Amino acid sequence: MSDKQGVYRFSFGPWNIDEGADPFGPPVRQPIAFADKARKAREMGFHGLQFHDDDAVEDPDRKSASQIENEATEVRKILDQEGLVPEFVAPRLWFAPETIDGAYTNNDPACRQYAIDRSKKAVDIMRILGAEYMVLWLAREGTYIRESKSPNEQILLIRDAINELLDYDKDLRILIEPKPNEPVDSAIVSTAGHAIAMGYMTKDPARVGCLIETAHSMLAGLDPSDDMGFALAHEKLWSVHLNDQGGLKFDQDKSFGSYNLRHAFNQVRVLDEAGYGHNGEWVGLDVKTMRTQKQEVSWKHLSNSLKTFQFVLEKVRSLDKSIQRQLIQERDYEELDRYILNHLMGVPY
Ligand SMILES: [Mn+2]
Repeated sequence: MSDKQGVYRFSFGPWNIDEGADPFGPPVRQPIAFADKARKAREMGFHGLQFHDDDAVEDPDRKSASQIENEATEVRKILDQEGLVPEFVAPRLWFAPETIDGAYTNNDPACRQYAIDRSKKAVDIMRILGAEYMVLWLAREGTYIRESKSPNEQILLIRDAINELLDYDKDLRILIEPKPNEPVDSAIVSTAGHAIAMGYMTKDPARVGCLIETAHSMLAGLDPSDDMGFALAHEKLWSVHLNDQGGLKFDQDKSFGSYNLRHAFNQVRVLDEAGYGHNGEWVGLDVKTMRTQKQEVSWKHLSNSLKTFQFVLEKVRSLDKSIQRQLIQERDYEELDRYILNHLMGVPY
């Protein structure tokens, strides 16, 4: 790794190079094969890839254990060829008919069992790939109609499901990725605070941490750097999904720093000052291809996000701490604001 990148390892998921379909229109680009995405990842300077279970094994619900093993092994070979590390596997618990009304919190016990069985398959896939941990985005654990579920019971059902997974694999580490809404109106594990508290409720809190995504914090009306700081203080920030978001809209997954460079600066600042990455923590870039982007340059959002991280990291490390300290001492925060803006714009102070 170059000095420029410091200790950081960067990753993204195969879904981050997409065909541009949205709820209002069809795909506008051709699919790109996984092997080509992996090659592109290496060429752009990434160190790893992230997976949903079905990014590695298509439709695992319909596959036998040996089919799962064969398909995941093929993916592992491609990763090895490119020198890439699989960061995590996340069970896709929001697509099957059984998860229409939620996965672990479904009102139908048979559907809850499906969700647990599917998650165990994801653990198996994780082990075959050699991924470092599981990420749980609890997409449909919540409600559209308040009276359809008990908020109290939902929390306990999620805890019980996590406990069952911790029992299933004694080395399993689970990172909860909170998001306050979308697809459901209101999610039950909606913020960093909820995710970390959920970890403490499980039978082995040392194996449950969290992943903070920029856009998800913003959708909760919170500052992502504060959420990261909160999780760091709990020693629970085990991964991040950096991207950007233009306020309280749908989950945009814009390129990192694309809307708010100062927000990007403060996220990298809180990470770098806390020594994030020194224990191998990943910097995931969960950014989405713009629908208007042409096929042949449909990965620029990834290389741009990586470049922005490196640029902002340089800004974080070149900040004159003595000026910052002095202005804090003088309680001249208007001047501190001026100094930060000048620094970000490259204007001499
Ligand atoms: Mn997102």
